[in-house]
Amino acid sequence: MVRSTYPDVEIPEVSIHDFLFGDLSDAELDTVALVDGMSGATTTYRQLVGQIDLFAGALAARGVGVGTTVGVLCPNVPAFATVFHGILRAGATATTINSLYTADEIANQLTDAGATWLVTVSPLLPGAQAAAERLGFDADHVIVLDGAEGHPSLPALLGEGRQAPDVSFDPSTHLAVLPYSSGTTGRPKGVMLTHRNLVANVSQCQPVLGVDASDRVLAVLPFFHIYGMTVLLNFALRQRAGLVTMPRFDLPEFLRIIAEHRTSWVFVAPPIAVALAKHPIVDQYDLSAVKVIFSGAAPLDGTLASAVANRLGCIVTQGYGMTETSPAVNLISEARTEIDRSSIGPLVPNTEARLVDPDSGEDVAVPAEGASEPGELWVRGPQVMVGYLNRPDATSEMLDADGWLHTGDVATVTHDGIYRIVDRLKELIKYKGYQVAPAVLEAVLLEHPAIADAAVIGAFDDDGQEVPKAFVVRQPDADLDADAVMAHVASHVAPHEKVRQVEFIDVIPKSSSGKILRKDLRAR
Ligand code: 4UU
Repeated sequence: MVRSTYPDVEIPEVSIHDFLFGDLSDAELDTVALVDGMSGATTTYRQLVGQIDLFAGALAARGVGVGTTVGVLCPNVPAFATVFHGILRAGATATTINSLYTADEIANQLTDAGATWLVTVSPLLPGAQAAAERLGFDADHVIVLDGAEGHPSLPALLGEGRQAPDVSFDPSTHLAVLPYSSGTTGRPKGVMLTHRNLVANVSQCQPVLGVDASDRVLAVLPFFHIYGMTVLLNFALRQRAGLVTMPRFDLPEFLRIIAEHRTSWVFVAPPIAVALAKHPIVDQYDLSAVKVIFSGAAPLDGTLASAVANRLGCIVTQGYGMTETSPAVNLISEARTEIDRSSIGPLVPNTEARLVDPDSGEDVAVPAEGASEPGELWVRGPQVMVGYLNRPDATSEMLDADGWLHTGDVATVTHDGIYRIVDRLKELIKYKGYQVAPAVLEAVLLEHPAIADAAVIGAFDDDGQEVPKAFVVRQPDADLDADAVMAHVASHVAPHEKVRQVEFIDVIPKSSSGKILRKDLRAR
């Protein structure tokens, strides 16, 4: 067992709201918390905390509080911060939904999470409305921030002028958020994260990443995903930085916003790093304000990291984590320039890890020099989830009785505590940093009348980025080509879940218990 090389940090026993906003000084209150990257509109910390209180008050007046779960289907706009922290301030739990989801996927998550309210924006209302109807929500339970006929709007709710309620709960057990993750296997599940989990992970980032009040931080990675939620929405605000929001990635807009708002920290997933390294238009923008590009959510290639650092004249660094760990487990401090950027660096404070040989169940030995043999990474710390909502079996498969979370990722470690992810045991696919669950795509494929059997794994595109690939067994005499397979899936799932490669095969390799042998498919 290895403990973080960082000294432990104190984790305050408070709600995430009090941790982030409880001790804002007068000077901090008048600085900029959020900038709408599209319009340039700014929100100060004073305005933000005021709006959070008013939104929490409006929710409380409607009976939303401890025990209520509210769905949040909203792209990155400054009001996301008001809504998210207003829900938590009211004592309710937020289940954040991927804004690319289809109506069915939205409905599935709302149902599974037990949500009774939904907050969205008018461009996403068609999907939100269809989902809300399936659940039988009244129109007044669907809040449309920018307004829509028959629905409460953000200005109307804030305009009620209500005070934030007095709520009391135990931050170490009360659920703050329910983001969804498929974990090691199967369909997306609600990840139960407490206020303490969220407070802990921000506290664990603090001694490692040098974001401060002088920084402008680009928030293009979605706040609904744990990376954007903790590292941008919570950590950057705790550091009193200014968050510049972008609702969706578009390369020219991304570059324009960096140049115009002089953002100093840019958090990305590897495909954005590929664009920064390779795309010709990057040279047309003044990116001189960028000090650090931070990559996470999928493996970062070392050559790619150097190419970005050289082209932009900045530091490139990376972090590793997962929804189930709030998310940060390993981070490379931007200041530790000696650490190889294709590694994930040391464990964050207060975190312990083991590398366990999946065959023998033994811990791998940490050598006196060089790197260890690979083993499955197990982690333990205050950022580890309580479990999956209503899924005791899935929880106990991943989280053992001693508190070790079995990540499903395979890593090596050096004698001085530097980790490197070298493989993945679990079936999860990362496409542009988003989760894609093979089980979901396999079910969609099997609905097609010309498909007898199917399996989905991660393959790689020309840039070395992971993409979902389907192996398909045709029904006898069926006339089905790859385009038809891809079109079928595309019509049933969100854009990031599309199957992007297809291979026809005679039989899907399976174990005697009927489990797909993904290793064998990968080896082909
Ligand atoms: C190789 O993607 C995330 C969390 C991302 C994150 C975490 C801490 C980014 C920055 C940060 O500081 O969560 P999930 O739940 O969507 O996906 C988790 C999985 C991991 O189990 C691993 O397989 O995503 C993969 N992954 C990575 N793989 C995440 N980060 C990395 C990485 N290298 N740096």
